[in-house]
Amino acid sequence: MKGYAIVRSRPVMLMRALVLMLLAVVPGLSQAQISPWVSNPSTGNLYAITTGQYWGVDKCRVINTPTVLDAEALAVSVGAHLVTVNDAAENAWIIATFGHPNNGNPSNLDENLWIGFHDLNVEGTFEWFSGEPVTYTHWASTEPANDQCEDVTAIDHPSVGALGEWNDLGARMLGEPGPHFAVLEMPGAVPVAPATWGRIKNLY
Ligand SMILES: [Ca+2]
Ligand SMILES: [Ca+2]
Ligand SMILES: [Ca+2]
Repeated sequence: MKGYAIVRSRPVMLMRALVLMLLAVVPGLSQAQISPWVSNPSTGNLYAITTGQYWGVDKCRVINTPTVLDAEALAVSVGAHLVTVNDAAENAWIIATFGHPNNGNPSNLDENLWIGFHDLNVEGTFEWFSGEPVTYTHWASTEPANDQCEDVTAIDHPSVGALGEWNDLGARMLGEPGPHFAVLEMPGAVPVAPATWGRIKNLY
């Protein structure tokens, strides 16, 4: 178990215990909508991916549901948020863990991955759903374009830049690929058997 004995603060442990108790009481309510949690030793946090897909949304309209806002609500219901990408290492880890290689090619993913970065409140001012400060961005060179209104962000698969670069997306239907899976991040870490890692990418 070397490498998994991560010390947690008491409030985080209590929060996790409460979440796990709730999930045990209401099996399948939220847990069925996300993958098993995976720990990232570098950040000490837990991550999961939604088992369902979510559409883009923006300040201008809602066209298809469920949207990224529903994914964030799901995350909050289990004590998490859509993932906050704090640095390049975390960005790369998310792709390596949750990216679904296109025809086995890890440099070209089948799908975008929603992250928790948005400018739904103030156009052009991106913020994290988690409330964490913005310390890192990885936009593709032509993004964020806010093309016809785009206020939520995905790690691109890629369509507009290199693998791992970000693209703002919106609710518009024409020319907008979607829906997409969303990545969740929860503070704190618990032991996760390495065998779990191999199952994550087979969930979708
Ligand atoms: Ca993070
Ligand atoms: Ca925007
Ligand atoms: Ca865009």
